[in-house]
Amino acid sequence: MKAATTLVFALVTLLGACWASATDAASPKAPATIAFSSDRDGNSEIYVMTETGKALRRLTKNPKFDGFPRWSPDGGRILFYSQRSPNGDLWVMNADVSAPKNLTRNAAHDGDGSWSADGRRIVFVSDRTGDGDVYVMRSDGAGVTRLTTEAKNQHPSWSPDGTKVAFTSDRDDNGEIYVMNADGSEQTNLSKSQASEDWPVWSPNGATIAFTRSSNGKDAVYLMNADGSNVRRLAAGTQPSWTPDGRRIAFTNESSGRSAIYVVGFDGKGLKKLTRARFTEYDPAWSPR
Ligand SMILES: [Ca+2]
Ligand SMILES: [Ca+2]
Ligand SMILES: [Ca+2]
Repeated sequence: MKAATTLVFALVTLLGACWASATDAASPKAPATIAFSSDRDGNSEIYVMTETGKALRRLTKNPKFDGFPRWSPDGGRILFYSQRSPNGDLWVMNADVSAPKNLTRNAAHDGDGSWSADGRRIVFVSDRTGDGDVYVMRSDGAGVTRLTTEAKNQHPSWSPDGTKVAFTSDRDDNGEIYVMNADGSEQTNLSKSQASEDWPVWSPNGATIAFTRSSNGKDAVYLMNADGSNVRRLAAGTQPSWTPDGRRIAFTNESSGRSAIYVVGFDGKGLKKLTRARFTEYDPAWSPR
């Protein structure tokens, strides 16, 4: 009798597990188009929503700061910055919020992550050497290597072909967009301007870099060719993120007093506000698929 009960229990458990996984696989979830950060629940958390603001879901739930989400190239994981560990670290979680993991686990400040196109490596910024420097690690957090040594550097962005990393540096007094080979060699100033540049992001085809230029206290999103030529202004705002087809760019704009998320065409047309003004919402990351 006892053996039979155990067998029935095991069968029910097995069937339950099968049913649960079949349900997960089959449940029609709305596509999570945009990940972003918001204070709408009292402290900074990461959310996803569709482009029309539907299917809003909160991914993190922690009284400390969580923000700056970055989708893995296959859309299965999200890299983010959190202060749930005292000095700020880069974390990764599955897009369904499971398996959160602290990748950096260092007493210094660590943040500003960007995936390689194959999802196997991550460039990031750490203060562990004093100033902010760009480092690279495997996507499991191992194999950390320093790539920059000079001045303060931030916001690295890995090129889609994997060969280069764009980043911001203040080694020339004001912020400039630099590009280097993925091993840290040949660090070159692309922007060379008196204004302050920041937030470089490669277009999906690698031909263009979106970035922010600040002058007279005003931020605007600009585009330039990947060699630094053909600089043109796109819209007032900061923190650009390309759509997967490279035709539009989401960004943050603070002109209404609170930051909100907008999208605009690559040609500067079709400006649209995606979030409402009641909350501070920023740093959009468009899903790769
Ligand atoms: Ca939080
Ligand atoms: Ca840290
Ligand atoms: Ca500059």
